[in-house]
Amino acid sequence: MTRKHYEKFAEYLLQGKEGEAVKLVDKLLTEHPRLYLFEDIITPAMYYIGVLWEKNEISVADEHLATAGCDFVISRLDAGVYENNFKSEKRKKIILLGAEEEQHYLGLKMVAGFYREKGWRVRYLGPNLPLDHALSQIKDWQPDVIGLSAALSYRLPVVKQMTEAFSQLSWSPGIIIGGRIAKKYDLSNLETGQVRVVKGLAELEQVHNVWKAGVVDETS
Ligand code: B12
Repeated sequence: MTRKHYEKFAEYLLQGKEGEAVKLVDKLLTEHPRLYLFEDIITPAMYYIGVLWEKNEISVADEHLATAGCDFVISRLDAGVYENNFKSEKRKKIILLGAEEEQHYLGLKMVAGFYREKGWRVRYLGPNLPLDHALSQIKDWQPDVIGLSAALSYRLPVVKQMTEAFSQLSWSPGIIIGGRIAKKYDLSNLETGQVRVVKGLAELEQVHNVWKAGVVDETS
């Protein structure tokens, strides 16, 4: 049943039928939380599109079309979860960025939506951020947590380098590493008391619940 939904969603994206994709998402939203849409529909649909692309069953242009449609659907899902729904300046802060040269960002964008919904203040810096630029923004805003995303195995050295640099920040922010790289490879050697490797949004929900204990009220 679920498999059919994500395949159907992928089909709509590949056919450029954004309206149909939106209708399907809206229908599913009446029965499921946003997290389900992110984790069990959109993500597997994009992975499925990756498989079709790898097998040459779709073209690069098809895959770009699907990516653009998917980006639109995620933005639409985010609409309504505005920062100013939550007034307190005491809210926790997270900065999200993609490792230098990394172009895959849809997952990171979902993480931004995830935290906005939780009432956090979010700075989503998108993909491909060089370390020095990331550091100047981070030092300026002093987030409680930094989220780093990467997809490709050859990003491992830069992920390690960025994680080490973030670990040395004076106020010891939490650091979460995610993305395809975290799902496919064992990054446990990067984990410390400060650094967590998170394989997906369901796991992020668990990590979040643990961190939430003892933390200021996020929504007041
Ligand atoms: C769309 C896409 C692209 C788009 C990306 C556009 C964009 N805006 O993101 C474009 C066209 C740019 C692209 C380019 C490339 N791609 Co590409 N791409 C894909 C595709 C089809 C989907 C990616 C995606 O959006 N997935 C859906 C998201 C939601 O999944 P996700 O990122 O894993 O996120 C989830 C979790 O990981 C988590 N998460 C993500 N980030 C974070 C961060 C934190 C902090 C946390 C907690 C969690 C978290 O949240 C999400 C929900 O659980 C994948 C297929 C796949 N299997 O992923 C190939 C894929 C990743 N790409 C691939 C390749 C080869 C490339 C290129 C090298 C192709 C080329 N020759 O140019 C380039 C590299 C570009 C670069 N410099 O980075 C390969 C990688 C294979 C490999 N061996 O590593 C794949 C697997 C396709 C394939 N089957 O061959 N790609």
